[in-house]
Amino acid sequence: MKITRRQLMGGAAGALLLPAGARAAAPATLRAGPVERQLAPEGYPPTALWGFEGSAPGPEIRLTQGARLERRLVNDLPQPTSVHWHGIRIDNAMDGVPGLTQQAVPPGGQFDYAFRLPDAGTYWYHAHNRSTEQVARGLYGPLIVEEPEGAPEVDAEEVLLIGDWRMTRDAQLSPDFDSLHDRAHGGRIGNYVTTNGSGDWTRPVRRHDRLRLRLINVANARIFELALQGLEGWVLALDGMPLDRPEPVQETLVLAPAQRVDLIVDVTAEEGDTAYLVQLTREGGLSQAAFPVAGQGAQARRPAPAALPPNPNTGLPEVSGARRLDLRMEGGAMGRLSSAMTVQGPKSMQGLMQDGLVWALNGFAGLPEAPLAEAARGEALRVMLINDTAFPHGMHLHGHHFREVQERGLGPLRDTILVDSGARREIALVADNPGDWLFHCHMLGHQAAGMKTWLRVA
Ligand SMILES: [Cu+2]
Repeated sequence: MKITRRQLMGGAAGALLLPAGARAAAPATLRAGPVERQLAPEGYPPTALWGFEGSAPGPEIRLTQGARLERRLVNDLPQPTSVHWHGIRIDNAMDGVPGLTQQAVPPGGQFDYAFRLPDAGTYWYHAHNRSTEQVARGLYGPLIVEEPEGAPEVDAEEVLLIGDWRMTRDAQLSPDFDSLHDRAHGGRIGNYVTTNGSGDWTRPVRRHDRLRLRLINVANARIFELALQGLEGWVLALDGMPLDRPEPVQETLVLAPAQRVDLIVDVTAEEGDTAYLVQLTREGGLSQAAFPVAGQGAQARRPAPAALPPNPNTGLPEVSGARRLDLRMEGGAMGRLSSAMTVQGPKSMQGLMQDGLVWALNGFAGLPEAPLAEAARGEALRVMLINDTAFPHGMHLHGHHFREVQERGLGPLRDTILVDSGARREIALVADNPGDWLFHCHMLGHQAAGMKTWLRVA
């Protein structure tokens, strides 16, 4: 691929951030490489996957807010890779985006990631090079940043990675990662759904136990509709960021790819019954997590939990004076294909298709040379997301959280927003993290097929 000046500068900036004292102890490794896992039920062979530190999904990384995360990515894969720390308001050079903040790490190479964790919450890390394939193969893991104080009292906590795999009959990953048909439609939708890599994830609980559930949608493209059964509780945080006050869980919880939700739930199912986190499908409810109830914990339900402590510098953007931008999504199957669509200069629609580019943002397919906007540090921006396509898109901005501009005011902080087909959703943010930040669809095949742009913050 063409190396731009921007990319070289990103690489140099990364090198300058390496610790000066080279004699300091090497950071812990995060080794990306092939692994095998019994993903399908017993009776099927193990599935060949890619993972971190010998495990897919990768190991949980858990630190306390304010701590530094240091990991040496070692690439034992047959492809270049990188790691993105999703939702972390991170140093730009550590953001893990090849072509924008670093060069992809070649097979046999390594890269030292080191950064401070400014916010408590539920985050995740995942490969960000050829991610349609690399995430589909299992290259991701949870990143949990604990509140130093003020965490709710619970009997147990579970991190639940909700995943979606496309498997063949012999329980191997279907190798059609680059399918243009998938990319032009809803993305790579699987045929086998797991929680933490298991098709029947189960944990025993007691009646009236209080659980903190951290849900992370790690799927390539599947939007999960989830519900609770025998569990009642509250949403405490979205995409890592605490709500001002806990909100009772609605009938359906929608989780787009890359979105997270923190729940506090009480086990209300009777002893001998089983409580569930259920995936709602057209065919009915599927167990996403089963909690068989044995014995009694607390004597009765406890009062609603308090809000989580807020993260720093998450005030409301000054919306009225904010600079307004449009981001129009076009293309895809059954979509209008603007003849003005371009990639690195004007190109015919047929030419775009040959490059595998079928989606555009503001008429441009692929990562443009110029950013969507150059913002002054601290500037407030409003971006109207206009979905002029036949598919929903989960738009993710790196390095920042934003709020939706709603009729009644500003919504909660998020880093990924689901925009339905035909919908317009406006977000507002304070561009306060300097650097070049990718802004893209997290249906990973859509991103690969053109749905990406970037913001520059001075
Ligand atoms: Cu999309």
